[in-house]
Amino acid sequence: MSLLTHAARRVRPVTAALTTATALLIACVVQTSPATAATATAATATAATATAKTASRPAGSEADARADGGTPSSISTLSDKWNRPWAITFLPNGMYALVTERFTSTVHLLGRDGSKKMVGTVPNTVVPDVDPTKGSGGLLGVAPSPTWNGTTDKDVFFVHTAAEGTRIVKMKFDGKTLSGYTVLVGGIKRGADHNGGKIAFGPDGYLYVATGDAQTGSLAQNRNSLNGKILRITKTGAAAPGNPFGNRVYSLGHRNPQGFAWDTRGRLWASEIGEAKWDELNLIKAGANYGWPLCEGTCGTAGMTNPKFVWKPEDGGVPAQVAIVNNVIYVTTLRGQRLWRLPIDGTGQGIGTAKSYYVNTYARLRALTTVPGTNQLLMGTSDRGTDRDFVLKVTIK
Ligand SMILES: [Ca+2]
Repeated sequence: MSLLTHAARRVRPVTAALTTATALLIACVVQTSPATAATATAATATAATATAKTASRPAGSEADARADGGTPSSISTLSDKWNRPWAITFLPNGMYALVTERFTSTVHLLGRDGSKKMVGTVPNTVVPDVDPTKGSGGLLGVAPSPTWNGTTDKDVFFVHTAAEGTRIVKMKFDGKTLSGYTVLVGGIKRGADHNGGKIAFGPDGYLYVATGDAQTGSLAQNRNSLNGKILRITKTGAAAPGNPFGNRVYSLGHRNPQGFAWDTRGRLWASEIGEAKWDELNLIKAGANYGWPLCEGTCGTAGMTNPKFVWKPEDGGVPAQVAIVNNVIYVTTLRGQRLWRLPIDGTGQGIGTAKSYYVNTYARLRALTTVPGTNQLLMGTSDRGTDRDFVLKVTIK
């Protein structure tokens, strides 16, 4: 605990007002709420298992946890004066990340040393006129081409909400300035909320994009709708070869997924914000149906794939984005205002002991990524106020 307290104290802009006692309280919390939330549903079997493991392992047993992938050991402010950063994605050079701001529509180059430079805006971005803590939309995910070099390959891909709907677009980035604008996929319905937004290249070289149901749940079950899905597309926006239904859809039955990442074995894990009862972490498989709106959390409906972990929204939940270090899944939460550590268990199909960090310390947490070649995460706060958000650096040891 002393190491964490020391680390927290170094984040002066954020924690200056915190007393030492408060810092001690927030530094590290073993979370058992998913288990106390457990009911008779099979959904909670995972949470119950996690609790059992927690009970058999003394709280704060860091050495034990390190043996299976490390734990967050220190945190510091890398960069300040942000406005609701939505996504942080490193360029292939691993030295600089592109960062999107949801409401300003601006894109910034963020260096590992904390240097920050605005490189352009994504045009035609329309922000739904709603309370930002309740709605979603604006400039969302960013994914540079895996072979981006700023010269022969300048392609950078974005997801944003426009007047008529949500778009997947391509722009050019030469290392200094964004230019060009090509719509790759339109026709994704936009809502005041539930707009998904994560975009990333998979290990197979294709683009994966999470879309929300735009507050029309039935779209999530419609294989011909682009809403409530994880899409898999080419760099031109076409359906990727081998997709399960012969169109752009990779998986269906999603409500509002905002984050996903691949583990070392190439398995895709996605977070999903549920309605009122359960938020989810899902192991995504091609063609699988994740249930919404027929199921929220785990259910026994034939043909529906149940989540691997669930949260109650009011109990540390509302998960935003996902990053994986040493096969440990980290998830930021908006309402929960904490970072979750969810180790993939020995079967590779489930989650072990869940634990949360930085509870109510910084603010709502959304953007999350790994720093290439390191055991570090970059994590963005959200909705602290104009120019008051941070990009934080978390070291896993
Ligand atoms: Ca589900």
